[in-house]
Amino acid sequence: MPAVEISGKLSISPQPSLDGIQSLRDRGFKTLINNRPENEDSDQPGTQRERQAAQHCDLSYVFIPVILDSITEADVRAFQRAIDNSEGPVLAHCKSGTRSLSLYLIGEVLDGRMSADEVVDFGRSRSFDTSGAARWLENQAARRPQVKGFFDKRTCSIQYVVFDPETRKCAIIDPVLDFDEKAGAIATINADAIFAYICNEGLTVEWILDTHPHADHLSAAQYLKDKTGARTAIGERVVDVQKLWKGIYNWPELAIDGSQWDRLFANGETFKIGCIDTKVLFSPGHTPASITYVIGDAAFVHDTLFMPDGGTARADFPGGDARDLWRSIEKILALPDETRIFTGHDYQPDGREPRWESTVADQKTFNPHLAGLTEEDFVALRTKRDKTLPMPKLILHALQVNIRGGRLPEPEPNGKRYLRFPVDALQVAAWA
Ligand SMILES: N[C@@H](CCC(=O)N[C@@H](CS)C(=O)NCC(=O)O)C(=O)O
Ligand SMILES: [Fe+2]
Repeated sequence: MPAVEISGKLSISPQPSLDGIQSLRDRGFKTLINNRPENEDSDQPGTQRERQAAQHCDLSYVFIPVILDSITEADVRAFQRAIDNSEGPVLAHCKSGTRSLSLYLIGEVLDGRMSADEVVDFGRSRSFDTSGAARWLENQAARRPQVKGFFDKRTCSIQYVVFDPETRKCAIIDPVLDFDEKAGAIATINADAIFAYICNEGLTVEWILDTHPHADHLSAAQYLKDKTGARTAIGERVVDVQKLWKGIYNWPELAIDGSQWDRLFANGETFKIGCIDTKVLFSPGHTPASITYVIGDAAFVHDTLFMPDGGTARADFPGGDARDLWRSIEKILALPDETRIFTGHDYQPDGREPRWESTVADQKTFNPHLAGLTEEDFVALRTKRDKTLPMPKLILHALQVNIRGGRLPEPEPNGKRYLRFPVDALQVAAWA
């Protein structure tokens, strides 16, 4: 199979056969990147068989499936990471090689090593039509707001910095405070990376926004407020969640009026990030307090929709409701088809690299929890699936911090902070 050398470390090719993959090591390659989604063609070997063939001859294998029209920056960065992390030459393929080359070229332009004007000629000189990559770069430059996602590997959460390119004012959404439950240790690796990005980009933080009180990780809202002085906010129904968990933790001193945040948003409330209009949509179901932030053409939908291949969020936490979730999703899908959808988690189906950006149109077409389903179908599917899911490992650690806006418990007289756990409160342990 012909491989075209693109840079010192990267070559691209059309779809290789399984025998072709077996010969790659002899040809000096160390890593194989597959950029084809599953089931594109009936004669494609498929990720699993490719992975096996690659592993058989000691090649690293990375799965970054993309469709030309819906490449995201996360794909580009994953592609760059796979090349950087490889010790030797890398072969990337899709069906023809065009998508692999497009990912490379977009990365080169984003990082300032190539100008957007050179993209089409670069492709043509190697017999590829890379006008799709040029179009992607044009669209990207025209986008408002600009969005940077930060993936946290431990919890599969995505944290965002959303900024108005004109005023360089920004909001941070759903920042994670690192917590290792085995050591009881706290760290601020994620939040510090966000802060460093903000400083490097010269952004001013106006808001630290949470979409809901998270059950799987601690919020870094308070840490980042202390660092930036920005205001914190969440949906006003957080008071219902506080009330619920006040009972579960048997915690008389807990204030349940939302006073732990600078602002509580009502449904439909609007505000600005820089000059960009932002609207709050209540989107309960995963939790009763969940909200979506619609910022310009971008909707931060937290745990309602995941990427289309990841389905939807669970609805079985205290106060959760599958029917509410369906109705919230309907409201989100009533946004214009081209609305960018940014999800709160990505659990990397089929071991693919993390992704977090889709569109309303992608969701309607490709999300198997939605396409062709009625409300009743969804409620049945969601309820059945939720019965199989163990509680998040940090649910009891996280809620007591997150219903206080990301504040750790106050130190005791010895200067140490202690978390508190109810016994048998949730009654849904997975013993098997
Ligand atoms: N294994 C994870 C599970 C986290 C989890 O339950 N995530 C929620 C969002 S907070 C969800 O909707 N999960 C859907 C799923 O796992 O299918 C953990 O222990 O933290
Ligand atoms: Fe969640």
